[in-house]
Amino acid sequence: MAVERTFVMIKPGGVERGLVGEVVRRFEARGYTIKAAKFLKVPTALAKEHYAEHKARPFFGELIEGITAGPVAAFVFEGESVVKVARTMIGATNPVDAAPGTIRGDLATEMGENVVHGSDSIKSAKREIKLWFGGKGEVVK
Ligand code: D4T
Repeated sequence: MAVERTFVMIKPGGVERGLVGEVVRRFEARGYTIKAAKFLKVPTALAKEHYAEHKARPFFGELIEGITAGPVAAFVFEGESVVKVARTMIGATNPVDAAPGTIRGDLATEMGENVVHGSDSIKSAKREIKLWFGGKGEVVK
């Protein structure tokens, strides 16, 4: 158990639907605190770097198009075991499989419109915090 930091991003579809407040509310209500935040239209190069692990996948083009389609709201949240808990709160990648009570399970039905991204491991959190917010990507306090 440790106080960690993770990267959470409300994707363009979630921003367009006005769900930024709802997502942030859930994290704050759970007990996590905002350590960094920004609102931006994602440059294609940043999108490709963020999703580099998927670059050989057939859905890569759509993924990049989706994430650059409009502004995103990006956050660093901090708190106890936040990397794992955030993934649990977000729910399964395909919203059809996401449990009720999770963000995707309550707010989404389509893979390409799954509202939110959260780092999938401590290692990813460190990489993503560094990529989106600079610094050394410190995740464990
Ligand atoms: P992100 O990264 O968007 O938070 O989603 P996940 O962490 O839950 O899932 P992921 O990295 O495996 O997938 C990234 C992104 O690609 C889309 N996707 C994924 C897709 O369109 N088809 C697929 O088969 C997979 C695996 C959805 C999320």
